[in-house]
Amino acid sequence: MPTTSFDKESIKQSIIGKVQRYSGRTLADATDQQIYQAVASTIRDQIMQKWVTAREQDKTYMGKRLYYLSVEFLTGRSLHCNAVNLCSMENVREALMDLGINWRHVFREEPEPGLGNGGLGRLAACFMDSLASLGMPAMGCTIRYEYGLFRQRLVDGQQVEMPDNWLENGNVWEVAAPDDTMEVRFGGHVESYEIGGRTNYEVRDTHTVLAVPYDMPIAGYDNDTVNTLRMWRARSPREELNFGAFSSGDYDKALERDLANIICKVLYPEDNHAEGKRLRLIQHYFFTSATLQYAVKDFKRRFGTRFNLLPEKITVQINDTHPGLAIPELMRILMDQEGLGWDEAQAIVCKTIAYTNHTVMSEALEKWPQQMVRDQLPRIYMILEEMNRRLCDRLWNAYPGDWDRIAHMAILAYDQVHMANLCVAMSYAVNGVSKLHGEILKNTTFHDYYTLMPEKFTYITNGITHRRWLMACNTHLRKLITEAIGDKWYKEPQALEELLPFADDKAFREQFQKVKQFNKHQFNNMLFQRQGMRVEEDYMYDAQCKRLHEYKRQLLNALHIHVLYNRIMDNPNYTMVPRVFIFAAKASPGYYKAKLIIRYILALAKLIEKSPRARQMLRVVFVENYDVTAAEAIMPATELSEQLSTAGKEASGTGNMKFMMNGALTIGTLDGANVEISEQVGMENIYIFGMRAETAGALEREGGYNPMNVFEQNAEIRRALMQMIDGTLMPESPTALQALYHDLMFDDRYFVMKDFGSYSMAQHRVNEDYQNRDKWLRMAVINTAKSGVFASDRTIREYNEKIWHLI
Ligand code: 26V
Repeated sequence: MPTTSFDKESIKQSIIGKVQRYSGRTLADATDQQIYQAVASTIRDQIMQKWVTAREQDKTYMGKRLYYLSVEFLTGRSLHCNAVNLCSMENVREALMDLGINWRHVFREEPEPGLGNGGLGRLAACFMDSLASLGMPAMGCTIRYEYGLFRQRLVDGQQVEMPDNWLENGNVWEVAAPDDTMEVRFGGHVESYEIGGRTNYEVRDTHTVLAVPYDMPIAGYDNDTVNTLRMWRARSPREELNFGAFSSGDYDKALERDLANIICKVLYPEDNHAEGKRLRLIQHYFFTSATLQYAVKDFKRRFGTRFNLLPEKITVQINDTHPGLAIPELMRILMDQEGLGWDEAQAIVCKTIAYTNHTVMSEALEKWPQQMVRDQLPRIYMILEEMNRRLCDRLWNAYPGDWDRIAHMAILAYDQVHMANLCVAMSYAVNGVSKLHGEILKNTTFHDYYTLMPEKFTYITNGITHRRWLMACNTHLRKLITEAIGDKWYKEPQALEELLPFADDKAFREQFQKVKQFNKHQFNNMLFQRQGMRVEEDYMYDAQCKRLHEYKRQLLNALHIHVLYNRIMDNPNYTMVPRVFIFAAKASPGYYKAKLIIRYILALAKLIEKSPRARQMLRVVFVENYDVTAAEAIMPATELSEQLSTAGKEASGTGNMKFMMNGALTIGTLDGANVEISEQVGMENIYIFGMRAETAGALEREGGYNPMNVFEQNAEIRRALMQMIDGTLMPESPTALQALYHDLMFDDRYFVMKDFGSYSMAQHRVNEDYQNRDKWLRMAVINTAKSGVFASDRTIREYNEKIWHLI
């Protein structure tokens, strides 16, 4: 066993002592929350020992460091995974058992930090785990939001949003680092002055905000690495002085404090939709500027002012364009604070910053009104202007006279700042997140740039940490696998492939099935605890869990369930394998259609509940408030994973990988990483349906198709669509779903109707195959066995080889 773990007895003593000291109680009197605090801080003590050593070593480290900037890190709870990474989980469990405490009850007291919307934020969290586990020196940098993503409740068949006050009981895992406080400035005006023939710039009359870091340790698995997730919190520089500024009439000072109080208040809940909101721009600049100032300060501590070394010693990965202001900010620091000239500074910046794109949805590509950037960040705006001027000169040489193309590629055009163009033009690497997505970036989204600078472009397929998404969340499967092939796969997840021969081993398959059954039971426990509901445990579990978005096509799934319902109700002889359809999804509060889709699903669930006959074959559950914790219960219990995005739209998907790793089969389009999943498992072990990306892309460019043909030719669809608006689904508000009906009939831009037939046929195959238990389980085992390449350890190694060159 590993060297790092506390033994069971020390853990017990620590818990008893801490409950006494922190809460003044005996264990018997302590609440679960108090016990949680004691257990968590016991594990934290263990991490701290390592963290201290790691930081000591850091001081003399002369190698390269990664700064991973992301506006979101969706970490999920820490206790369980930290215990796993410290190889203490068994000891903790046994210690708690000895003390007569149910570990599950204690662990669920931990609030989940909801500091992300979905895939992009969760990916950042998986990367932190892999970086530490592979011993790579990295710091994650983000905003310490006071309120995370809203908590979702379902009331009267609709989504209702509630604030997520995740810091209510404090955060055991963070430590403030006030020594590294930075100043971030907003507004003001730029003044220039000449010194020794050089023009210098200074911004006057700014609003200053302090950025105070709160650090969260990220412990690697069974090693000595402890990296840091640095969350910046805004404070007013004049907290006390400013008191009562309003009443004294000093409004500028009051504004300064207000700004500080509001910057980190809340995470914006939009996913795949960019809105040019001023506060968001301020948030992005706030954490980006603080991070780069800190990075340069740390660089100078190590290497003085030898800035030519910077690209060798620092690499900055920007997770989508949100931290893209890192580019002009690093220019500003190097020129205005360190005295470098433009050419020198730009040469350094362009070798230091790398950009990952996460979406090709045009509404998600970030653009800021030029005036807004000029007002809030005048010096940054000046730098962008000069950068744009030089870029356009270069583009003019490459494409003389081709104004349309140049405008399309420019940083500043049509009164907007185009963040993606800034990032592509000025970074040393641009990557997509799956093979298909990488191709689309080259051939479509950034085609003009690809032609000009093809060497920058690459793709690195996403991954998930198998420590959280298999070892921690599916303990029984971890044990079963380890009994079969040993524990090499903990550190080398691709060794999961050694499981392949066991797909043909009947006894193993039966064990695999038993684990699934147990997980279905655990899922029900969670469902009951969260929303007082249980579902049959002998039905097939089919799940679609992801943000609600039209392109992800939860509507396709719902429409198919609706059709099944009609078949059952119309034909007394109709039978199918009984299924529980699990949905879990949050919709952006302002996304009307997404919210309507939730209403449709909930209305369907209700309709089915009313019919005893339908319930014998169908159940629909909508898991409230989908978060990492819910995912950790859903993934292990699922048998069929729904990955239905319109081909070409889902950059990668990572939920698809989590389901697969836990032995679910996929029904999906050839989109994002589904393509690679199908290559891994082979077409005979996956249910692929629907239009290919090329076809869908071409059809979209042609302006779409006429869904009326499908409506006219398919009586089942016709019937379901009519029921959407005739009161069958929502007797109390029969017209509520009108907009969904309308779009399916007249504006089906995500090709739901077009792919329905093919989807329905694939579902038919699923239904047949599931009845052949041996066949199904064999496929399931193959899926787990082939999931090793989707571990984020592989992804991070690839980033390191292709882009970062850290170790
Ligand atoms: C975009 C935007 C647009 C502007 C403002 C706010 C905001 C917030 C989040 C996003 C992210 C959209 C991009 C995103 O989450 N992409 C997802 O990234 C996953 C990780 O690479 C990938 O698996 C998913 O396919 C992709 O949708």
